[in-house]
Amino acid sequence: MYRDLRDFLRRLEDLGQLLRVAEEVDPRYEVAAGIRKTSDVSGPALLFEKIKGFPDWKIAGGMFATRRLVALALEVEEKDLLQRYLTLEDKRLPPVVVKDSPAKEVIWKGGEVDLYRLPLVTHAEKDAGPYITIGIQVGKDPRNGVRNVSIHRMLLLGKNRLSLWAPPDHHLGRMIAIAEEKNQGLEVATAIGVDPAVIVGSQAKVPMGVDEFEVAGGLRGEGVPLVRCETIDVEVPAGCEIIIEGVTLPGERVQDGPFGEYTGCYSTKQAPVVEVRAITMRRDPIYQTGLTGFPVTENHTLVEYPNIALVYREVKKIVPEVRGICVTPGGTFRHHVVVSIKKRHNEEARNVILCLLASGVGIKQVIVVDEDIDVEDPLQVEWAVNTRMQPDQDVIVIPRLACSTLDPSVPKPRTTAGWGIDATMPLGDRERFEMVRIPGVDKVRYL
Ligand SMILES: Cc1cc2nc3c(=O)[nH]c(=O)nc-3n(C[C@H](O)[C@H](O)[C@H](O)COP(=O)(O)O)c2cc1C
Ligand SMILES: [Mn+2]
Repeated sequence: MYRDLRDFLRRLEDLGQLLRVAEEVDPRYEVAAGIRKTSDVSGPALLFEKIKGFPDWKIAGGMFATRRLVALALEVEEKDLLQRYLTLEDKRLPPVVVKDSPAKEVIWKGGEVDLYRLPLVTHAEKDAGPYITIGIQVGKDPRNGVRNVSIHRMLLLGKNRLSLWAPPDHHLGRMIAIAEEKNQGLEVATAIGVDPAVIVGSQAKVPMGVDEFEVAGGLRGEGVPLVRCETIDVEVPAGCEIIIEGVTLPGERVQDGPFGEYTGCYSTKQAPVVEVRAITMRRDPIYQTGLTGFPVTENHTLVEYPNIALVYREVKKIVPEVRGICVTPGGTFRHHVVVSIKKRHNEEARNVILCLLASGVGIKQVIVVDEDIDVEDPLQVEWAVNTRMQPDQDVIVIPRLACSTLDPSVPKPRTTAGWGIDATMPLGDRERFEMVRIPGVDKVRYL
């Protein structure tokens, strides 16, 4: 279990999974360029120690650039990620409120608040400006006070103003809408630089009404210590680096974008606005940024297992013998799912396709293969599609489904068509489809 971000950084450094960058970097593009490169070469995580214009700050980036880093964040073996994640996601340990927090060493309130003194990072070429990309947003449902924990991009708008792109198909966005129905703002805290289990836990696909801090507690094996904010009735991880306390302005919207999103394309939205009431932080704070953009970035690796877990739970309801699940990199770890099953009824794959397309999380393409196909190997999957599938019989297309997506090809916001390919062999007639194998390949020693 990691106490905080610093604890995680120490562990990564011990394992050779952290690189300290001593040369000066500009928060405009140069930090993101480093994270882009480390994401493309499979790590390590980066700690930038000299930031142009911000001599007192360090920036951590690419903390989840690879699956290996996500596994280290959860302290599990990479090969056990699915099984361990499934068990831990169900565990649920409530957070504990504590009195003290190093993130209260410096307190700016009211007129002292100045977001320009934080080294916010500009990532992609055409981004509208500096964005907070991996802050943990905490808000409470105005109806019952239940907490929600998630991550939403925030564009720097002024000394005490940020956008908050939380659409109503996400829980925080829904809470903002519920508050606005009474012409009220929603108190939202943003904690930056938190223990990595909290970041992974924030991505769990749990229903509204479940406090993701409880999921994070299960993931880390102990309840997350929380501390109260100074000016709003919200709690955040006590071990964090920086806390931004704010309230949304009811009914107010601002252009948020362009921003280089997880789809690999730019997105421009109308987003709610947060007025910042206080900023508190450590005396020697580490700012954390996360890269989003063309896959693979940490915005992809962080959703991989939460999404696989959701798919696994759904498919299990129909086909008990699920063998493998891959949310593909080209599908941005969200829109294309490959599932292998041991089917016992000829049409089972069709039910799998329909149930995943109906799940509402943005799955657009489903390929179902037999248990002998390695879902992580695109060659084998394409081979199955081309030798076990006839398009006129085995493709299902469903028009107009509600979904959560930034896919630029959709005809209307949050609406997509979906399609599925049943690339499984028919039962009882499998000889024709058998994969040719040569005996003894594993015994060849001269290669
Ligand atoms: C690095 C990163 C950035 C994200 N940015 C956004 C964002 O700007 N807007 C958004 O709605 N979701 C964003 N997400 C996804 C949500 O945080 C995620 O779907 C979360 O589970 C939503 O929580 P909820 O289920 O409580 O609504 C981001 C995820 C990651 C990992
Ligand atoms: Mn939620």
